[in-house]
Amino acid sequence: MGADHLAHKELLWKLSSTYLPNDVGSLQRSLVRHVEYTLARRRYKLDDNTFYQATAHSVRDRLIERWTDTQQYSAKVGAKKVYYLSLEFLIGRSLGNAVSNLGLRGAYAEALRQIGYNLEDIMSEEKEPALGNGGLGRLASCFLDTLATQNYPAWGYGIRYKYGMFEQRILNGQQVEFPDYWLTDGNPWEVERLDVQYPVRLFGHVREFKDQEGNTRYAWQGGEVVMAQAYDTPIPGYGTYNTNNMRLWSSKPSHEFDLASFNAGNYYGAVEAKERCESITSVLYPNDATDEGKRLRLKQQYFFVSATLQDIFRRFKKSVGRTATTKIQDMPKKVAIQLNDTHPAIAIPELMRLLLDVEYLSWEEAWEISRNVFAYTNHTILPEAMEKWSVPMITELLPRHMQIIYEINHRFLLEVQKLWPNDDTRLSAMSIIEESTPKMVRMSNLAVIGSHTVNGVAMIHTKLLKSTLFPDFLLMWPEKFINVTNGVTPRRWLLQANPALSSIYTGMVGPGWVNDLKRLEPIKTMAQDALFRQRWRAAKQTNKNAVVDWLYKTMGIQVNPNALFDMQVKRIHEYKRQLLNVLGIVHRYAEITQATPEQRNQMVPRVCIMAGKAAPGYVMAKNLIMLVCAVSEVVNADAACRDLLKVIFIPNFNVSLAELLIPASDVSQHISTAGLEASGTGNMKFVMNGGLIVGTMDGANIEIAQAIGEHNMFTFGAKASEVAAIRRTMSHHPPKIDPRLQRATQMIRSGVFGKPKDGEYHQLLDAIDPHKDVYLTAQDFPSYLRAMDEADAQFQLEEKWTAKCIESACSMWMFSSDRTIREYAAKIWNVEPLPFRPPKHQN
Ligand code: GPV
Repeated sequence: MGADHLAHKELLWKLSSTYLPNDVGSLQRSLVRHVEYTLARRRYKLDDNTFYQATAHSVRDRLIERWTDTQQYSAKVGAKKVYYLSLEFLIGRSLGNAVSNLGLRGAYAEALRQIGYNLEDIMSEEKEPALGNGGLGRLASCFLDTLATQNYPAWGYGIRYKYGMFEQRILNGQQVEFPDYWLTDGNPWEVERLDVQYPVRLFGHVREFKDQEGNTRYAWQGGEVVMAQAYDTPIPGYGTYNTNNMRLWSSKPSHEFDLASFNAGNYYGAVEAKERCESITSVLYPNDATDEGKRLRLKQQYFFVSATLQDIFRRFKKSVGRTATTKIQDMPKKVAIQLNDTHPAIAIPELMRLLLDVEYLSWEEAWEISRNVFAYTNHTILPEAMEKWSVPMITELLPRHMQIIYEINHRFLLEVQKLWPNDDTRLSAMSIIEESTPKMVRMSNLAVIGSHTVNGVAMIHTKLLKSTLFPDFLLMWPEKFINVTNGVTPRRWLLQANPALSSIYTGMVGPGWVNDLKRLEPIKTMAQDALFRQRWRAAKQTNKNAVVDWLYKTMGIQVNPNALFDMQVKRIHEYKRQLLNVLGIVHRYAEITQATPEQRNQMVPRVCIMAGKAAPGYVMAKNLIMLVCAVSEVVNADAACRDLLKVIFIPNFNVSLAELLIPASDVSQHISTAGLEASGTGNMKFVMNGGLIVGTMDGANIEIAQAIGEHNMFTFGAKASEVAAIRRTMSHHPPKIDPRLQRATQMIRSGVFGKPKDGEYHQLLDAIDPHKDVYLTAQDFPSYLRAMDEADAQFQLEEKWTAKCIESACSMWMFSSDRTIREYAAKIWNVEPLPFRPPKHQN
């Protein structure tokens, strides 16, 4: 190395090694510089959107310095990394999260204020990326926030869909889907890595040959090659320099591909083929917990997995090169891959293919590595959600993977036969291949067999997972199955979403609660303090007023700010039983209209808010939305209800709306048929924000009740252990219908809320006929009403109610994703935090 070279290096280091200054004046100069030079705008007459862009770029500069330093540091140390593979990341808006995690919210607010802008207004200019459906995608994003905050070396990998979750509008009382092209204004939070591209093969054939040692080897050849282009987004931790990476892939045509097709003289055909390449990452499939089995979806999954594994492999091999002692067999010491449900499970045969066909390892060696790298999280036991791909489809699209899956299965079934000779029933239940026509590949069986650990997401869910979904696998590998109860990040769901409550917390215990939620526990005793309860109520009222203003401004609806705010906001699904909620509302409406003025005076005013998207092909879910809208129209127009009852369906529920609504709820509903909601995470967010739950003993509700005390939750309904027996008896001994349910359904059937021409309401109500009430809606109706009445009664006891809210909210530490991630790190990944401290900085 020459002296010149060293001098250059030193100068370069000097030029780049200081962190940007964060005083108000410097932030202002950075904002103006971005307006002028990044956005190429004049300095006067700027709208909020321009200033959003400039602010985002200014914040991004500050993220980037921490991000590159963190990445360089973890590469240097050679630490084990976690890779969270997910087809969905529901990140929500980034600006507020970034300034808050960087500790620069105050400074930016002041910098903007002095030049005539309001940070909150600027923040609401950001278009929310909706690259996920619901709970599963949002969980992935909470995890990324915690991983960075706790200084774990971890990357998220996913797809950069051009069209995210559709935009839901309500037209003529029905859901209509509109494309969500979220990139119209560009995306200042991502960096396109033109130097990070990988070829991904599809179709083609497998060639068999002998290697030098005479072993039979396989090569996958021909077919089409698509390119995967990396886009990186920095994920800042809260109160730390560590900034992790979320790498999303976008598909584009490869040059080889271009030339071949164009040379064939088929111009139109070639252009069409190019379009097909780009279509792979064009749209997020809008099915939540249901499997569509579409070919393009399998292409998406494989495309994503192939690019991701090439990338992980390249990074790992680079680190092997750095230390002479590490070899490919050490991959599990450096790499932990978490599969977010079975959506990325094709990664298992893909890693096997890389180890066998590219690295030339033996099957045994490859399998050992692969199994120690992967772990799988299951998020549902609903049969309609179990991913299955037809053997002919995989054979056509991924011929080599089909071979490998057969080989995995063959070797696995030999083991099963050794354990249980002549047990064909067990053999066919455990097989990766379902012997149907056509044959199907069960991705969940593949994921279980190919992972070292399988986890459920709440205690009851893990229990059911073991007993109903994988009982045979449990016998074979009892230690493989563990529970890791979900959690949510207090940064987005408290600190950002609820400044009013957050400042109370910080005033009481200092700012440390934000990454150590246990510190709120002592505040529980303050539930006995009348003055504190008053401050608590004031914070809740502030949040309710914000919703009141928003409803008036955006929907023109006026609501009573003192009413009980009741919310059910989540994907529309039969098992989540929004129908139970609507039937309860219709019952309440009937009660109000039949009440005397004196009785009305005794009633607790309610604002019932519902929101959520229905999968475009899910008829029952769409019918449900229709019914809610119709009920809302009639009830809200009825003078008898005035201040007593308002019913509102808020269109286009997303992360930003959740941040507005959740802090304002008095009661929220988590009322799935027991045993069917794996965990739920909205339930956690509502309670953390000082709301109470009306809920079934399902998913994480059970653990929440345990943590906050059962007296603080309005529980009802059949228990999971009772559901099967109830279903069995109902066909021959249908239960008597509750007269109040009878009246409510009668009102709906008779046209009080209109008569849609295709009998949509009849379809909904036929499904709760007591003979075949699959989701136990009629069954649970009476106890549901009892729970609702109890909530009404308690709500009137204002002081006692507030005490309940305080006690509950301050008992929620175990539902912080910080606790969740610590468990994953210790029980599954075996990784340690690696805090990065900058060598030199001037703030
Ligand atoms: I599988 N979940 C989801 O949002 N989408 C899916 O495709 C599947 C599961 C949800 C479950 O329904 C929730 O109960 C759970 O809280 C969430 O995943 C996160 O684990």
